[in-house]
Amino acid sequence: MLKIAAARTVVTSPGRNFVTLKIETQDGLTGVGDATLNGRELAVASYLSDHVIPCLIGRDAHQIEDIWQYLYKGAYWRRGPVTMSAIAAVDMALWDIKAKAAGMPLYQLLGGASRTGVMVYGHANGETVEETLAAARDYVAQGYKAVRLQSGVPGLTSTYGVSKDKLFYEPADADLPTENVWSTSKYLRAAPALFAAAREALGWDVHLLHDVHHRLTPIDAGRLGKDLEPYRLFWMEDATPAENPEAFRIIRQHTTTPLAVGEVFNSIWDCKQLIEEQLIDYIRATVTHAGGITHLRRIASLAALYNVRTGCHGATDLSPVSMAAALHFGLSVPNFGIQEYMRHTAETDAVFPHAYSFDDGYLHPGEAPGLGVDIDEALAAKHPYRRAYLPVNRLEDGSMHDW
Ligand code: EZ4
Ligand code: CO
Repeated sequence: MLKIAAARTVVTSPGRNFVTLKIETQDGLTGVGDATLNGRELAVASYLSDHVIPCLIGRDAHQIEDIWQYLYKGAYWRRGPVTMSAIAAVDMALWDIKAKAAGMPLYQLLGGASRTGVMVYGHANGETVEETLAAARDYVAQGYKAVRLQSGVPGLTSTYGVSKDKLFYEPADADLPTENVWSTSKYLRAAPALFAAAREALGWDVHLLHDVHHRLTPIDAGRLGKDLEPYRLFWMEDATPAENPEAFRIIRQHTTTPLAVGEVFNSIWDCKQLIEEQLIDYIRATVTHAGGITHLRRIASLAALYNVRTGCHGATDLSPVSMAAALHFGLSVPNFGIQEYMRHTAETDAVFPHAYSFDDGYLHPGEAPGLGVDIDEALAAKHPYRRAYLPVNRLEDGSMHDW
C-alpha cells in the first residue's frame, strides 16, 4: 500500500495560467498532474481542492483504476471538461507515482516503447502566405517532419492561429474575451491558395496539416476537403463544431482529405460514434481534458479497432506535465499518429523542469522515472494567476459564431 498523505493544487501563471495537482504519499513519493482548462482554470482548481482532494487522502496510490472509477462514478454527475480535467490530473499524478515507485519512465509501464520517438508537428503562422511559408521553412530546417499551416485571411482583421507573437502563439490573450470577425466565404477562397503555394515552396516530403477550428458547416467542410485534396494534407482538423458526430458523415461523403477531431472532447462517449462509423482518421483527445492516461488508453484501444490513430492536442495551454504524459502515451500506444507540439516559453519551462527533448522532428519523454516532469513551487509562487479568456467570434453582421 502506497498511502496518499497529502494533495494540493498549484495555480501559476508563468506567461499563461496553469493548474497543477501534486499528490504526496506517506513514504515521500510525489506525483504531478495537469488540470489546466484554458479560460476556466479556477473552476477545475476548486473542483479538485473542494471536492476531490478530501476523497483522496488515505487511499492507496497504486489503485489507479479504482480511484478513477471512484471519482467518475462516485460524483454521480459524469463527464464535462471540468470534471474530466480534474480526474485526469489525479490519474496523471498517480501514474507518475506508480512509475517512480517502479523506478521506470512511465512508457515502460504502458507496455514499453513501440517506436523510437514521437513525431510532432509545429505551428507555422503568418499574416500572409509568404510569412506562413517562411515560418514553415524554419521548422523544416529544424528537422520537423510535419507542420501545421495557418495564414491570415484577406479582408479579415484577425484569423485563428495568427497572432503578434509568431513563436509563442497564445489565444487566451485578454482579461475579457477579444472579439474576432469571421467570414466563411473569404476563408474558403484563401485556404486552398495557401496549400497550393506551400507545396510549390516546400515540396512533398513534409507533412502539412490545417486547423479549421470548428468553423464550417458540413457541406462547406466537404468542399474545403475536396479543394485541399490535390495538396495531400496529413489532416484537416476540427472542420465542424464537434458536438455533432453525424456532421462528419456529410464531410466524408465529399472528400478523401483525412479528418481529425477531438481537442474539446472529454470522454470516450464523445468519440464513440465517430470512431465506430469510421468517420474520422485521427482522434485528438488529450490526457488532460479526456480523463487522464487511463481513459485516453481506453479511447485509443477503441480507435485501434477502426484504424483511427491518435493525434493528441498539444497546445501551450496544456502544461509540460500534460505534454510529458502525452509523450509516454504516444511512445507506447500501438495506433499512434502524430503529436501537436507548440513550444512553451522559457518562463513556463523554468517552472516545469522536464526530461523530454526534441531531436530531428521527434520528441522523446526521456528516461527519468515517472513522467519526468516536476513543478518548482517556489518559482510558481512568483507568477500569480491572471484572468485570461479565449476570444469569441462573430460573423460580419455581428452574429455569434464558433471561435
Ligand atoms: O485553440 O488550445 O490545435 N490547437 C488548437 C489550440 C486551441 C487552444 C484552445 O485553448 O486548436 O490552439
Ligand atoms: Co486545434
